Amino acid sequence: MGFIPGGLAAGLLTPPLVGLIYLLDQLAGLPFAPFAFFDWVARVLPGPVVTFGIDLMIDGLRLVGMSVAAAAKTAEQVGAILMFFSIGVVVSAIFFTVLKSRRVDPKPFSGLILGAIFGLPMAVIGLSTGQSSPFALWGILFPFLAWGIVCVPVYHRLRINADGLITEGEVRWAKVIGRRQFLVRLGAVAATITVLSSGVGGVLAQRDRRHINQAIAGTMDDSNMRARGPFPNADDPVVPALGTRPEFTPVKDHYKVFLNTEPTVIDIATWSLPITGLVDNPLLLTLDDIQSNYQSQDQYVTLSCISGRIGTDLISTTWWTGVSLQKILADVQLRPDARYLIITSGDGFYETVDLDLIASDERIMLAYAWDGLPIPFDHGFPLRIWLPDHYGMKQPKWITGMEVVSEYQPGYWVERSWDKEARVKATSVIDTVAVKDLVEIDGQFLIPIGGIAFSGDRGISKVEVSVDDGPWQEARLRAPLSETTWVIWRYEWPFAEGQHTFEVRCAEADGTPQIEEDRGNRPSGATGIHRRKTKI
Ligand SMILES: Nc1nc2c(c(=O)[nH]1)N[C@H]1C(S)=C(S)[C@@H](COP(=O)(O)O)O[C@H]1N2
Ligand SMILES: [Mo]
Repeated sequence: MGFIPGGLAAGLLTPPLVGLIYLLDQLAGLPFAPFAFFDWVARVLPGPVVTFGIDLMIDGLRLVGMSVAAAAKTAEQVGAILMFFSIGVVVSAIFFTVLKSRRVDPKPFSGLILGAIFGLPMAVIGLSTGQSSPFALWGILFPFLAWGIVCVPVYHRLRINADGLITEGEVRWAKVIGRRQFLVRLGAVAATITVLSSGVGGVLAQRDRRHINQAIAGTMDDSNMRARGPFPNADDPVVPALGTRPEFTPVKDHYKVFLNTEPTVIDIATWSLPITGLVDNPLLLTLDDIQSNYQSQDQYVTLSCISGRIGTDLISTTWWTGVSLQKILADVQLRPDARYLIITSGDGFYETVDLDLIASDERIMLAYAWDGLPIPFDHGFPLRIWLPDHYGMKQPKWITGMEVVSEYQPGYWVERSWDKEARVKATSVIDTVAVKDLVEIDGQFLIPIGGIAFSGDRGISKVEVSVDDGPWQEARLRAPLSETTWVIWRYEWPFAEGQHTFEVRCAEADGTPQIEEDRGNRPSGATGIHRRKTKI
């Protein structure tokens, strides 16, 4: 049997391999193979399979009561490393089984082959994400080859008793203990290498992040820094019920969604934005051109992800600054047959925007600041588009290029069967039943209930709450930060002890009611009533 000792050898040696690859990633900027491979798989798998995987993960997180917005990326990263680990174990187990069945005694040279079988595809995928120097190829391959070479003696050592070569009782005991000791020692060495290399890698990563953030901070100075001023609704008498999510999301808490396992870092020293295609005057704009040569505009914006479920936390609000796309397109001089704008991103994402839509809405902007500061690198530095009334999937971050075309082309998620328009569906959420905030008015105890309602740029005219299937009661609405943000609502419920079910629904400004039918998030964004059960 070569399967078990082969798999076990790799099981012990793959964690230090991951640590080493991570260290090389941080030292030499080489791709981190476990993530690069995972991202590649997510890209080549058919859309429904990927969506199924994402759904499974989101449902899993929700089942154990974790915040999807906070935990999804970590879960993905853990998944990527587990996947890489499993591949290492399986490849090694099969490799040694095959050698065994052909009666080949594994030599160090065989280890090189094993390392190449695991490492070459990883290197090719890793290199396809950008780097192309021959040094990079060897840099990625090297730890895999080392891993393969070390697998061979470990395999030999682990195999001795597994094959039952020794039958005599006393000796067998000695060997068993010997093997156990060997396992413990090798395990200790492997663990040490893993911890050390990932620890040093982690420190380097932190330093790297500081440098990135410094470079980003340097793209705005006092002359173009924006001051938000007091919130426009600061003196609204409707105060959010205790436990309602913050009306203005601190940027560090803004939800994040992106394709890859890690956010894309764009080097501003080499970045510029080409606008090409069906234009008479193609442009190549630097960030400074965009900030200095065009008039800026600001907007309070709620952004929401189409894959959120009813009661989603993939929705946040901040203050965006940028330049109207109308102004920039005026400078490139569109040709008569220009119909669409294809936007490409540093992470391989792309989307298509109808030029008629841009022409009809001067709010559509190329944004470079959030809450007065450059957009953080995980939210799309240096530039992202904002399209009012549409879900996030239509709005590329990390923009690297724009091409004007005459033919429609589906965007990244549209190709993966999500809605082509992706207009925000009206939704309302109960954030809190604020039992602790009980108030007494005229001898009647009232419990504030509160949350948000959002319908893109279409406004909210009414929010209603129903308790235990009772009549719908109108909540009070706080003035929103802008016509493109969510609305905070509040309802004072006459207190009654026991187990209760609370429901909420809203209507858009023109009276259109929120769709109450539960339709799930795919393909056009979740509809349905948000419910909350609470024992009081
Ligand atoms: N380049 C790029 N842009 C992107 C995405 C992406 O993966 N890559 N994801 C989109 C999706 S699905 C959403 S919901 C929003 C999320 O933006 P945020 O992470 O800043 O909240 O970005 C959009 N723009
Ligand atoms: Mo999204």
